[in-house]
Amino acid sequence: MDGRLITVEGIEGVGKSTHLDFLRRSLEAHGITVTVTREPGGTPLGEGIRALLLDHRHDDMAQDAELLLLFAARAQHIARVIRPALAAGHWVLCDRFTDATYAYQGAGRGIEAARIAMLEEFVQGALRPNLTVLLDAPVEVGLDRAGRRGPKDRFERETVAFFERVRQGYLARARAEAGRFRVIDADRDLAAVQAALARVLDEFCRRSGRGVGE
Ligand code: Z5A
Repeated sequence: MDGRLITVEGIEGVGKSTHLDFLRRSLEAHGITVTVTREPGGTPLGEGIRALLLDHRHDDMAQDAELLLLFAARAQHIARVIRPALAAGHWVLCDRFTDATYAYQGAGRGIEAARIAMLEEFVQGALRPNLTVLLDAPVEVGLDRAGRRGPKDRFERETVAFFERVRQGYLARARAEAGRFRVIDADRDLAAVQAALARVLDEFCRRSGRGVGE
């Protein structure tokens, strides 16, 4: 049985972390063994890189340094967690992956997509997500939800205009790769979002021959 890579994306505060456990349980109900992980992070080295990336004291971090740190963490994550889990037949559920790089570093910071694609090819080879769930909500909704937490990290200090570019970057990728993406309106209550997530997962599991009772 071969594994699958499912990624969850969206601007901050849309509910990625909130829904991860629900997604894991839904997959397990289909008899699937799930590895849950996140980016940047997912390994001890990657979590160290994550701390550097989020630390607001590094507010002079050069764009290319940020981009390379993200892909360094991703290289470790793929080698030590994602590929071994997929090889063992697990389904990997990842909170953010390379679409976040296209959205944040590409659309948000203005780095050319072709340069990101070069690193994607170098670090990932042919590895791409099988399914990407994009939780979408207006920027002010996400920022308002996230703003109720503690002190802001380096990304959370960005402007509303930055997050608007990120959101539009995600939506453009979803339009360009409609077969892989499922866009879910996250500007609804938790139960409504989870009902939509359950439908997306059921459909994907059936397509993968893992429908309930199969
Ligand atoms: N980053 C990057 O730039 N490039 C990359 O390639 C990658 C990442 C991989 C850290 O990621 C930063 O890394 C990220 C982009 C950058 N920075 N930003 N922005 P992260 O995923 O760890 O950080 P995050 O997006 O900031 O996570 P987050 O703010 O925790 O967002 P979330 O996981 O989507 O939200 P949540 O924690 O699940 O929910 C936020 C609150 O809203 C919480 O209190 C929930 O209870 C509440 N919530 C959630 N859904 C609802 C609904 N439907 N109704 C009401 N309340 C809700």
